[in-house]
Amino acid sequence: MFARLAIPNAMRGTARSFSTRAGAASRSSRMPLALAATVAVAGISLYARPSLHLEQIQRPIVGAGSDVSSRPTTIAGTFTTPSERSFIMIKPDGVNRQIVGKILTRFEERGYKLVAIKSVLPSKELAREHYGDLASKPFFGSLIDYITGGTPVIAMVWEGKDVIRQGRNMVGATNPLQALPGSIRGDYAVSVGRNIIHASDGFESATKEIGLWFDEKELASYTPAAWEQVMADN
Ligand code: DAT
Ligand code: MG
Repeated sequence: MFARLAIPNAMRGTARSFSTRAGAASRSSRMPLALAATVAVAGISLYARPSLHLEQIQRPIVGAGSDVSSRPTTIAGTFTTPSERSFIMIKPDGVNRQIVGKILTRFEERGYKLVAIKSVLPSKELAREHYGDLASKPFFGSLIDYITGGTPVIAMVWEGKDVIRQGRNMVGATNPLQALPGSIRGDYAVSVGRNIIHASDGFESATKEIGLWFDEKELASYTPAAWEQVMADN
């Protein structure tokens, strides 16, 4: 769904060419030939349905000499490199439970870089767009009402090696009753409708979600003191 809108624009050059929702929606959905070749080399299909899930992708080994220039680059960084970015959002129940700091600490201690963070009271439109792939689900209406109920969400972008997949692992299974102890949902939640936190489920969704919640100007570029230590591969 989203890849048709954003990734072709974003992949023409740097993240600067990425367009946010309003701009992207007006652009052509046709994938340029060069892009298609790039994507094919990267071993993924951006037109895949359902959306790109990392668990299903053979990933090149970061730092092992595979050709970085062939990997897709969007506002979500370059896939499978230390510049990869994920959209992570603490939902209203996480804010209400006053565990925002504990959740931030988990990502910081893992070594990931916080490149953007803000408290947001999402509009219905924003919430519907974010959860667009769930629009046909019976719980969609109550999910939107919940996310827009007046308690803020904490919208964030985290960056680092494998952050999209690792973010999903750190968050845990959608149903907290199936989430492993040690994961955020496994430690703090017991209900699927109150599972504390959202994490992008693939490079395609990270690209969509970062572009939806953030303007590119809000994304910081800096190097944490321990960055090389944490990201080094020898
Ligand atoms: P995830 O948040 O793990 O990516 P998802 O994308 O399938 O899971 O669903 C988005 C959110 O929708 C999920 O975090 C909580 C809510 N949700 C999912 N399945 C649900 C269900 N069966 N009943 C109520 N809410 C549900
Ligand atoms: Mg999801």
